[in-house]
Amino acid sequence: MADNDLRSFLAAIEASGDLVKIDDQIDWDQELAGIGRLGCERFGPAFMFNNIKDYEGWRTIANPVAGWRRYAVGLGLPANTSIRELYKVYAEREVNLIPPVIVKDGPCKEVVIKGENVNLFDLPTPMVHDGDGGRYLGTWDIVISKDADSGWVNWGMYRFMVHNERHLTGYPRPTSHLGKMLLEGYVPKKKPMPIAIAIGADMPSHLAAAATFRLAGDEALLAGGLGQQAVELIKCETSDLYVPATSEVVIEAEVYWDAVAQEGPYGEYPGYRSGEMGNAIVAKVTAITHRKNPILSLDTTGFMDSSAVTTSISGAISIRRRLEKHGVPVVECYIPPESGVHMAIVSVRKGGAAIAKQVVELLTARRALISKIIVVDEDVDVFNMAAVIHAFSTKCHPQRGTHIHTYEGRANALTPAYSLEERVARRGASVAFDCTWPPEWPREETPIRATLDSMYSPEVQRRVLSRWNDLGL
Ligand SMILES: Cc1cc2nc3c(=O)[nH]c(=O)nc-3n(C[C@H](O)[C@H](O)[C@H](O)COP(=O)(O)O)c2cc1C
Ligand SMILES: [Mn+2]
Repeated sequence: MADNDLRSFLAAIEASGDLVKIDDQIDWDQELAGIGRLGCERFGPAFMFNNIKDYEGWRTIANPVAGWRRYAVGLGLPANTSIRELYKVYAEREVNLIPPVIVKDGPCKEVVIKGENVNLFDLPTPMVHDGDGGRYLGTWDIVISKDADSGWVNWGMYRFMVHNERHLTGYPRPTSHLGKMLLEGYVPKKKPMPIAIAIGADMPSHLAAAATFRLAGDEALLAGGLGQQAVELIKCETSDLYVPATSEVVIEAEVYWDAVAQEGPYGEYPGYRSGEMGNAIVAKVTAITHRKNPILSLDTTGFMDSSAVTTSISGAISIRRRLEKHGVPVVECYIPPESGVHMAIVSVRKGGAAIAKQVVELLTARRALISKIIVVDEDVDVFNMAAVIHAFSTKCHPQRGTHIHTYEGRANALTPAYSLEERVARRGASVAFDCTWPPEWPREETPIRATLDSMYSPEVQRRVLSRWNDLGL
């Protein structure tokens, strides 16, 4: 049996001091999520709620991987692994895929509830924020679906709201793979689309579902690569989809091809509630299966939630690969999770206006989730915010260094800076701040940075560093 399930992950973050267990009774209505929310805002631990009002026998883990320490443990690394090292490990594992294995029996089938016996209100689904359209069940989930024509299976992480006892409504973006599978596959065929929502699976499987991954890529293989261990998959009760066998809870459902229902609003990952309740996909639950003494996993969405580190690392690595492919002399790319995944810092071997323009155009060509791009020379460490702020403040020409690119139909509808009208039209803009020295400047006119590594002779640098060591600093 797989030893990398949610429970082994919880034991590991408890051992590293990154999990707090709460045995006092906590209300599922805002109080539980409020504690988790403050935990994110104060860069605190994950919380395990062992005693939820009205829901004896159920437990909830809030914010499994909000913050780099828990993210590192999720990859099986020490909690104090540096961000640079995490990026390196992720990029290596992402291209070393390991296929899943199919099993006949698994913990997620310990309790099976089908058809008329399903009642979503039997689950301790939290009211996450005041003002949300309802109680959100899918926040840290894996949503599995199959392409109607090719049979390609996609995993994604998408929010789902409890609509009534048997129905969920959800908000996969139209650009998401789930949204496309429904609109381009099942709707024209007039067929309902089976989905499975796995909650509380092993961490690599969740990281794979949330990742920016290639089209027609199979996230079950990515999960195996990230965890360096094949994921065990088991068949659903009411469809031919397969889910991670150690999942705490599995919701099997069918998305209507011919109906919509109300969903949202929801306090979202940029750190704001924006938008109103609106029409969304609606799914009828056909079965719920779960482990004994089950643990619901929850992301208290907002500033520094579990999506911040998760989507920023896979997004930044995919940006670096994309820029490389198009000939940009990129060295590194970092997306600070504190930016709500709205800012990318890109270092280049050779900068200048043409490169900055090329970068902003490439990063907005398909989907435009990033709206601020800081381009720096390669001697600036993209992971060091002090160095980035220094370069931005001193090297970016307020006029010549600002490259704005506008677009319509593909802007990020959740970017808080956009007006309602812009969001509806998906009209937006992204800006590249060129914080590099213009390549056309003669060498003698280019300022020299007054740091030890730039302004001192190699001989003096060597002596200083050796003295530094001797002083035990
Ligand atoms: C906690 C969390 C919640 C998310 N919720 C949504 C959502 O409701 N809708 C959506 O389109 N993307 C959402 N995302 C982003 C997608 O999971 C991400 O874009 C992923 O790559 C989607 O997979 P896909 O490329 O197969 O569509 C969420 C991500 C995280 C980490
Ligand atoms: Mn996907």
